[in-house]
Amino acid sequence: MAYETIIVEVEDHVALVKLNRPDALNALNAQLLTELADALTAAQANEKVRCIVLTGSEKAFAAGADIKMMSEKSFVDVFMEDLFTPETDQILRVRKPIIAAVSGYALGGGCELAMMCDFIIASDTAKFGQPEINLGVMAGIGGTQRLTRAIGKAKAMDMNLTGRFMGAEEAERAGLISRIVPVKKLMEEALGAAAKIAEKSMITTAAIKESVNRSFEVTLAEGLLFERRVFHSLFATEDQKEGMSAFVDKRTPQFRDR
Ligand code: CO8
Repeated sequence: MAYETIIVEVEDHVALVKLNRPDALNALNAQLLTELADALTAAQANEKVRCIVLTGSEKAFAAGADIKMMSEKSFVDVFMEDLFTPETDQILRVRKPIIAAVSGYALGGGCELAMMCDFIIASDTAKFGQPEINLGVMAGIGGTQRLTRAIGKAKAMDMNLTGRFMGAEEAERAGLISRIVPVKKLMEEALGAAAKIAEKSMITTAAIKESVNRSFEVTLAEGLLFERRVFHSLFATEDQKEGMSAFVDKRTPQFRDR
């Protein structure tokens, strides 16, 4: 598929996916989300790719869903087309780790898209927000759910009800992002983290992603049991034998995803 609203590069086991609608601050429309879901599915299928980085521009990761695209739609339109559900479901099915590298605005659907990734590395210029309330609507793809799980009720209510933006420092304090770096270092940091992940066994990266995400769906006891059983099952892999014997032999492990 030839893409018009995103740019994809694969280098050294990392797929870099860049949102590319500069005139609309990377606002998410149907075409962009379809292309993004397709590119991430292709990265999942590509044996060369071991980790994915999703980014935007220096000014905006994404300033939200495309307001111009949505402004004339009726309830029946968005309900019957199930706006954004097929694309986001497809994105969430990707089993390889996805890092969001966020600079500038990550608002509305942009903030929600970043939260669909496995973790967020942000530049010191990043601004997160759920300003849908200013448009007479509310968040629709995770801004009242994933954000609340990430930063707690008080700040999630504040963000969703006032529509205010949160800077990178507050976002890091609140637990929304994992690292802050100077804007010029953002891609180096995100690609460096991706390269580190790419060195690991893909069986373990997929198992960890599944297990952490499971914690949002089940009770602590069920989650702990799931975690322990997955841990036990990793002893059936060659990579467990390799990882542990490499430690004992004081050498670098050579994982083969088996
Ligand atoms: N949609 C469409 N176009 C946008 C959007 C957007 N979300 N954001 C910016 N643009 C466009 C502007 O219209 C402008 O285009 P033009 O030059 O043709 O007028 C261009 O991008 C540049 O924007 P600005 O001139 O406004 O740039 P500023 O630097 O002055 O301001 C802001 C930057 C503060 C980011 C400002 O653009 C802004 O407030 N944008 C809207 C932010 C917003 O409200 N986002 C939430 C959108 S709603 C949403 O995301 C719902 C998601 C849930 C969907 C669930 C479906 C089930």
